[in-house]
Amino acid sequence: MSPSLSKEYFKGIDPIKFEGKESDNPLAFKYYNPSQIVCGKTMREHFKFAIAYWHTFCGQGSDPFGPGTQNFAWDKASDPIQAAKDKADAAFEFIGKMGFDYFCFHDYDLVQEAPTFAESEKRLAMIVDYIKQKKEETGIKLLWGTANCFSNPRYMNGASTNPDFNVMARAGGQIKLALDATIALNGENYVFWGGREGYMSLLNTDMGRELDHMGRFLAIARDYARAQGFKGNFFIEPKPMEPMKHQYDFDSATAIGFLKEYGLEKDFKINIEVNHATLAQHTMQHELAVAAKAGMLGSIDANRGDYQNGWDTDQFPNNIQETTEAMLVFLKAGGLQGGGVNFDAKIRRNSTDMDDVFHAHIGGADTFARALLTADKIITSSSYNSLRDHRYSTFDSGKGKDFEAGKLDLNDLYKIAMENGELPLQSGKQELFENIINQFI
Ligand code: XLS
Ligand code: NI
Ligand code: NI
Repeated sequence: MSPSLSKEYFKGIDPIKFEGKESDNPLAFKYYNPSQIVCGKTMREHFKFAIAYWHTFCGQGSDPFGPGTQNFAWDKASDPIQAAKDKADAAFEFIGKMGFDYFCFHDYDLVQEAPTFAESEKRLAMIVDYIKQKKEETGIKLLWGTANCFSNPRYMNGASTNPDFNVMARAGGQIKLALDATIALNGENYVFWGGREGYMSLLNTDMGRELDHMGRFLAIARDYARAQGFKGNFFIEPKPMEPMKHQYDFDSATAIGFLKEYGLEKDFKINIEVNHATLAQHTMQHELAVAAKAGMLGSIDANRGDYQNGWDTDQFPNNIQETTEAMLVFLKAGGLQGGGVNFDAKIRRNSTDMDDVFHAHIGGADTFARALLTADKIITSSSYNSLRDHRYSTFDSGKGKDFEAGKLDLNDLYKIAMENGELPLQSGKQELFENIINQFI
């Protein structure tokens, strides 16, 4: 069946349009206006919203206590290739109706892994051809690809950090194919999320050796992709725990240190996920700021956790205040380097109507759009920037400036301290800063 003749899965739902905040239409954007220019770029360019294939077209709401509830109409064919094509049809229909430009995938989201590696390679090649056609027809693009090197039991002790060389080699083979698929689909980036790269117990783990293996593994993966002509970014997606007790890519700071230690910092940047930040006991804005400081703010996986239980619940973003604070960092950093905003989020298990997944993505996009508009206003028409700059103004001239220029030593500071005597307190004005954020929301 040619893609253009494919059946309609989301019947009765028209393409989602921007109608503005006065609209009562639940199936319309209230704030996300793709063509609206904010701070020199359209919203569409700022965000590059992407759909996560795994949550939206594969995960049907199963949890450790029960099976899925969502019963996808495209998940009926017994032939894996037909099932994969049906899923691709549904995916491209959905992304098109949302008006988004991008998707992201793991290799075996696209098509079910086969009993043998050789057969898996064939299946991937077939579905990649099919998706290539769908991309051409629709103009929808691939933000990033990745490999699922964590679900199959063979990876229970890790992939590139597995103590068994042969399992590590298998992960290498799989990632070669995932890179090939990403390149064939013109992927703009490639993601490494640490999956099971970490440990359950340090007692049976040689951490130093595992980290060296991971460093070497990422280097040869990069070298392979570059040799195939891949020009995009590689991203590390930090997460502190889950599935392992301790994940090696704990947070942005850890991942950046790792990349620098293994000489990977030129090709790799960071993909920051909100719920992973909160699992690491950080805010999202903290993680963004750490990556931006290193010049490595690559991409965002948008979602949110649950404040009461702290789990990786991957709920859709809806917290305007937090997202506004994140957008302040985002705008200050000049946006993302190569990446976009991927909704790595799933609807709840009891959200079982066909329109629920539309409401979820509409809400997520509107949250980011509203936060971007607010952050832009805060920067351009409040005292926020000048208040913050003022706190550092003693470094703008005189001895403070000399210090920043590397002209002072510790003896100089000693002399200045002696001359100054006791100093007046300088307020941090946190409550005023907080009020400014709320005023513009
Ligand atoms: C899991 C991760 C995963 C990555 C891609 O927690 O968020 O979905 O984004 O492997
Ligand atoms: Ni996650
Ligand atoms: Ni993610």
